[in-house]
Amino acid sequence: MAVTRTFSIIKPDATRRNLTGAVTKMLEEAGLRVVASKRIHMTREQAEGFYAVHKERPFFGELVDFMISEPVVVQVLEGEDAVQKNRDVMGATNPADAAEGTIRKTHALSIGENSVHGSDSDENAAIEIRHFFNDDEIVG
Ligand code: DAT
Ligand code: MG
Repeated sequence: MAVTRTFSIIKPDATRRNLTGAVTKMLEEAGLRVVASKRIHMTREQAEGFYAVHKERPFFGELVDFMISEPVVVQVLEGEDAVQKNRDVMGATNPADAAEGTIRKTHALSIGENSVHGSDSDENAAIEIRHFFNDDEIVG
């Protein structure tokens, strides 16, 4: 299995509750290494661009409003099969369906306020990383 990268966001419900460290600890304990990290307050344009794939879904407006409501922490994570490893430790989108020990089961408040984002493929990881980071901000 190759060492790859994925893109992660610690969402506003988690930063608001001072859970940046707790979430990052779970990522690290899952075998992922934080090779880039910054706290930002997303603009509406950034959030709409980032979630453009969901723009036809009924919850799009709510999702964008939530993502710009408070600061987030954007991260690049590196590890063996990083996309899948991160999806596994995040848990299901709806915390009610998430497995014990996952970030969403442990910390998420609802399907919308679900504490973390993680890329769903290597291709999307590369696109999402480029959305928020320059090459010189990623130190592996
Ligand atoms: P994931 O974040 O697990 O990849 P997704 O890509 O299907 O899930 O959706 C992106 C985000 O949109 C998700 O993290 C929270 C929000 N969302 C998804 N389904 C929703 C719903 N039915 N109601 C409200 N928000 C939803
Ligand atoms: Mg997704």
